[in-house]
Amino acid sequence: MTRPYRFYAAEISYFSAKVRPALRYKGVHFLELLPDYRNVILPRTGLAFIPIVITPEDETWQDTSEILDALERRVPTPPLYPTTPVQRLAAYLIELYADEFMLLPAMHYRWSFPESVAKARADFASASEEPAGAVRFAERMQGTLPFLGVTPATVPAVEAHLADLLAGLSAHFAVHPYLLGDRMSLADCALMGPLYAHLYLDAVPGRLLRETAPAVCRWIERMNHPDPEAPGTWLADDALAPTLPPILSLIGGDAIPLILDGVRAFEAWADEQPAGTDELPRGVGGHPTTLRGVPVQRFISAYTPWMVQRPLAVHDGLDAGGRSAVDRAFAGTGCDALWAHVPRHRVGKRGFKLVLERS
Ligand SMILES: N[C@@H](CCC(=O)N[C@@H](CS)C(=O)NCC(=O)O)C(=O)O
Repeated sequence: MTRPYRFYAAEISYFSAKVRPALRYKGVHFLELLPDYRNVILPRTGLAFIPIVITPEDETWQDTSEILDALERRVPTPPLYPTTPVQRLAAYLIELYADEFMLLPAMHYRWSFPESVAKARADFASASEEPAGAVRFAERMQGTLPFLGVTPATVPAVEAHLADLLAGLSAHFAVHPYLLGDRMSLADCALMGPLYAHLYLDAVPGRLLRETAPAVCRWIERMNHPDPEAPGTWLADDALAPTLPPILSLIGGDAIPLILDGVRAFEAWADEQPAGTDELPRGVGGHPTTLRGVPVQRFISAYTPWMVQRPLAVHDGLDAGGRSAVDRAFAGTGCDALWAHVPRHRVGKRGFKLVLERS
């Protein structure tokens, strides 16, 4: 028997929830282990992030986008990445939205309500060999709310966004088991981060989901228990279900403007950096944006531009036919503002660290 993949993860970790369904769906032999920062994660990556994957050949994979890319290359069947233009771009767009924007409702519903906070702290402590350290970590996470843009002024917009998303997903999952049809994709995996690890498992939003969005709860359970041999395909002819454009409009209306404001602020910062700056800190200051007309002040993430490059690379790789199919499919959703954006700077990686790549 081959050695198993080793998946260092946690049940209530956002990004662990993105990778777990993929490992199960691909049918790979893996062990899920509690995070060992001191002996495994820090020495191998230099970062205190979960999840990481160690392959049977002892390679280390870090960053869920790169983990899923690498897994797809190693184990192409069953596939998670559509190869047709519209569905492929939709999958990368939803990944960007899930990873970057959905942090707002996910972090709000975990850290703004005493009942959620108490459960999350206890969950962190149970999964850690150092309960006191886990509580300090929980306090640090709670402290990030204002930097993400979650404040008393923005909470109504954040909650309204989630209510609209749950309504859109409920309508979609009433007809289709997964976002792109009858099989899961990168898009479903990414949405599991906020929807399973935070909103389904946390105390206050867990009730909200069970009371208002049972079809979303069933999708969560389906995602966590996939059958690699189940038949099923994405919709034929690169189609999107008629229930998907309302969700894309929610992404294009609320998330893309906020994400692009962050990217522009990063670029303005990068313009001013002296030659020789390359390794990037996590945050490079603050910037103003809006959510549903409400002013928001957020930290400028150096990671967001790296994530934005992924759907942009898919769009750049399309031929003329692919572009016109994409134009038709996303017309009126607001998502096209993303691929209209031409970055002035590239963010790359050296090892696991983000670097500013000078052209
Ligand atoms: N972009 C990374 C993000 C990983 C991440 O933020 N993981 C969280 C847990 S879900 C974490 O370890 N956070 C620690 C911290 O923010 O210091 C990925 O996709 O893997």
